[in-house]
Amino acid sequence: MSSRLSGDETALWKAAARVLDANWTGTATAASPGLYPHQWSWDSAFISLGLARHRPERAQTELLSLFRGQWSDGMLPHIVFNTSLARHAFFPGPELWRSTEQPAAPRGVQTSGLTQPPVHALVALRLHECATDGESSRGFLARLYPMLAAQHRYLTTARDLGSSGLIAICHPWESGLDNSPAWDRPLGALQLPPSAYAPAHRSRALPTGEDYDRYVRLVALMREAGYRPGYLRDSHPFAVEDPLVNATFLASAHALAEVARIVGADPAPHLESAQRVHAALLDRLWDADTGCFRARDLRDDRLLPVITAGSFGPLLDPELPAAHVRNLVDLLLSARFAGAAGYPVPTCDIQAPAFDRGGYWRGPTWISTNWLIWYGALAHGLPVVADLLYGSTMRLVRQSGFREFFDPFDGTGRGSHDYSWSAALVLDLLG
Ligand code: 9WN
Repeated sequence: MSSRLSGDETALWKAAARVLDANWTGTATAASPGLYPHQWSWDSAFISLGLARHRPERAQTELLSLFRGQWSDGMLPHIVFNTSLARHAFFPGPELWRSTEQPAAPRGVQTSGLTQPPVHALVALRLHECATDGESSRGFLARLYPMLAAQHRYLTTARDLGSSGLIAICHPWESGLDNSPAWDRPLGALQLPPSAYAPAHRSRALPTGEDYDRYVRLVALMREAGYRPGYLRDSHPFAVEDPLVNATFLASAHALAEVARIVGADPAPHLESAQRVHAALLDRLWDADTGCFRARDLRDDRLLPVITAGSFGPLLDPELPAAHVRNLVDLLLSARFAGAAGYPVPTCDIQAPAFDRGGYWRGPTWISTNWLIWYGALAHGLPVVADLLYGSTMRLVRQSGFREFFDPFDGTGRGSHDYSWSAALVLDLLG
């Protein structure tokens, strides 16, 4: 803990550290006690940033344990299951994915068959930058580098479904922003068979009903096709290029180039990859009419209509042109995202018909998206935006604790309590 923290910040720091201690399972951190008892991919990356401030040796264990789930084609799954838990601890559990029937999946570990935003290389480099033992940290990076490189290779080779230079998601869960209104159109176009998929033992409130049937249907289609890239490219009904996923990939590609330099590998392929995504983001996802980035549906080659917190993701691109940065900042500070919302950044434009202040990723504020935009704002030298996000994020957790998500108008906490990434990213912010 830094000695420059105030009494109030010290109390917050200690409370956040207690959450991570309580959620530690021995080799990894549960995303949230009770609700998400397994290891989620982007959660785990964010969690390792918090662990780095509190228990640095666990930060390395956390990431290595996530990569135990990596498939031989490089795919890093979005869930690594804790098989010591009761069979129905979480739906959908291993039975939906059946990873053990896939030749590329690892033995002795059960995983999902989808990815999540690839923030891992960005996080690995940040761990190194805040490490106190440089030699051990370099050793850790050397161990992780081939896994990170394989993850990136999978995304560039198997997931550039439009041959555009961008990576595509094949399921709303891959965006990390599950029920974002951005996905309403492609999800609504999906044909459902008459049988219902929603399981009786799913006890959680959000999201439910037909949307949930569609999520499960998409997984069933992928699983039946053996998660093959050819199927995903040619036939899978959900294929979207998302600005936040691509921006995290781009930022991670830059970080991976740096990691490559540190471990004595060649940075060039990662820099090329970052350049490709940079050009394609501007070419394919920038919407000059609204002055921001929007996701593109590859199945009808149109930009999706709703503007979300993900639209600000490309602030993570260090080479984003100044005019684009200005447009994004204007929108972020406007009535649509910060004006009326006392706790930016709401996950959806508050003037959009789909906005729902309590609706999970359809309006509430989340610590992860705030952190990513804060990080991008700092890199672009935007202290006003960075301070706004830092301040509102701290107010949220002071007022409501380490909740899963928050009402963007009054900061009321919602969803799970003691949510690991909310605690971890606050530790990172406090430094
Ligand atoms: C689906 C674990 C995960 C987060 C996601 C969040 C939620 C899962 C769910 O929980 O997703 O993977 O069942 O709703 O949307 O971002 O990684 O915290």
